[in-house]
Amino acid sequence: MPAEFPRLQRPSVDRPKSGIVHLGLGAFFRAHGAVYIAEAMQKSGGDWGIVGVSLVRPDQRDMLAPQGFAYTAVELGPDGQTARLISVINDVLVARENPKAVLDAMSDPAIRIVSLTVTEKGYCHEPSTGRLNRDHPDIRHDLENTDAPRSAIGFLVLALQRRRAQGKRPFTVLCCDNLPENGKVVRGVVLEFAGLVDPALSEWIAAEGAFPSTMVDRIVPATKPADIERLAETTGVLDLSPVMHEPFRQWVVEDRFVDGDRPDLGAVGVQLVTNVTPFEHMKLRCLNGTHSSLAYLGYLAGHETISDTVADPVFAGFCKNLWKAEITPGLTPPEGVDLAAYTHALLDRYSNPAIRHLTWQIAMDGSQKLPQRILGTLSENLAAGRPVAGLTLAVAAWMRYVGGTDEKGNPVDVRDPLAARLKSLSDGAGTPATKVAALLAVAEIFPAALAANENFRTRLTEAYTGLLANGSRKMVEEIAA
Ligand code: CS2
Repeated sequence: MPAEFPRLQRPSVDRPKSGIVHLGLGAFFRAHGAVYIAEAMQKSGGDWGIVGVSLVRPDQRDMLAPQGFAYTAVELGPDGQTARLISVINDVLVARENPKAVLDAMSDPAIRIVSLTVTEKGYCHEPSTGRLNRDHPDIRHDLENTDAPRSAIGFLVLALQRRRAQGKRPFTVLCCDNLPENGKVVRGVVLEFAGLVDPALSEWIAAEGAFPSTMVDRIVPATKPADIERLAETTGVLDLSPVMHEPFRQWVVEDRFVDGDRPDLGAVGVQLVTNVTPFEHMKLRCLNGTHSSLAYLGYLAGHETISDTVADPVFAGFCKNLWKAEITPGLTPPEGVDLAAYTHALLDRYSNPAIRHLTWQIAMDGSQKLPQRILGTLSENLAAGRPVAGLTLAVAAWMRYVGGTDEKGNPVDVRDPLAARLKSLSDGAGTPATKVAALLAVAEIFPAALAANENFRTRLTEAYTGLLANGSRKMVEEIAA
């Protein structure tokens, strides 16, 4: 680490009072929601400072505390970088160390919004059905330890329970994860959990609470040590926890907050709408769907980043074909949006060489991502008789990837809550057909109708066999052509 530089310090201006608790303080929220909220306060005022919560690890708190919780947001454009100081976070709590402090913060009536970026798996739901996974170890734990929860869902319900008992208003739950109808998903699991604690609590939350759905978009690769060094050399100040992001950003929010109380997001470009669904579908399927497809196929072909992957014209052609033939034909775009222009801009964003977004990073947690990114489109295309070859190949690449060995025979570091089970299913089956069948039978991932579709199974087995025989690039080339 470049120790010769002085540490970043928070400027000594008045701190805004806190109005938001954010669960899951990762790079994405600090480069997206936190920036919008900081801008909204600069523009229109309001007490919307943020108390960040890390659910498990103390790293963020430990890096941010000596900097007064300020950090640099670095915009990486194709032609250079611009750095901006963000000082909207007032404190960072670590839930695993002190769950009571988190419940206390969430019960404070000054807190009117609890926002979340806890990743797909953080909702403790079954991705294929959206229902709460009552067997999830954290959910079982939280139902028995109501003073010291572990899961985001446990914190939400138990804090809402305290607020109700103390005669306070509920907070708005603002989900900022890449799930379709994310507000509905979190509302569903919260109500289900609350019903197990106390049915009257569940009714109160259903009647008084608010769970607006949102669509969030900005590409934010994990910060690497080289980013920290480069930034210190350009600014002369050491920030141990900067965030790196692309120029593009979009936030579409369903305008439904408890008592209408929220930062003036509309003043800083957030789209406040009555129905987020068309935006979510477009973004999850066009962006995240191709991101995951490129991640598995690109990783297998030896590409380290998304920009490296699409720099190969075969992969760029494959991606364009996915949008044109498989993804956009079934989409109803939001009013006034041209899908061809939207996807064209996406390819430019992927090509930005300054963004080193690892295929390995995007490949993480595939079991939680495939349903909303890829399998929905696949199921609809199969039913409508539309093409499915590219997305089927992407699913086959995921199956190859979770088998744990790449095309050169090297082990793959598969990060997924189901990793061990997926690997043993894959190892336990002898032929490509039985491997595909075993993985298709994982009901948390594959909806029953899709798993039972003979046509799909046959095509998937062919794609998987093709990947083993010819490698990813060759298979991609066939579809790109
Ligand atoms: C990516 C997303 O890591 C991933 O799975 O697909 O984080 C993606 O970069 C964002 O959703 C872009 O808004």
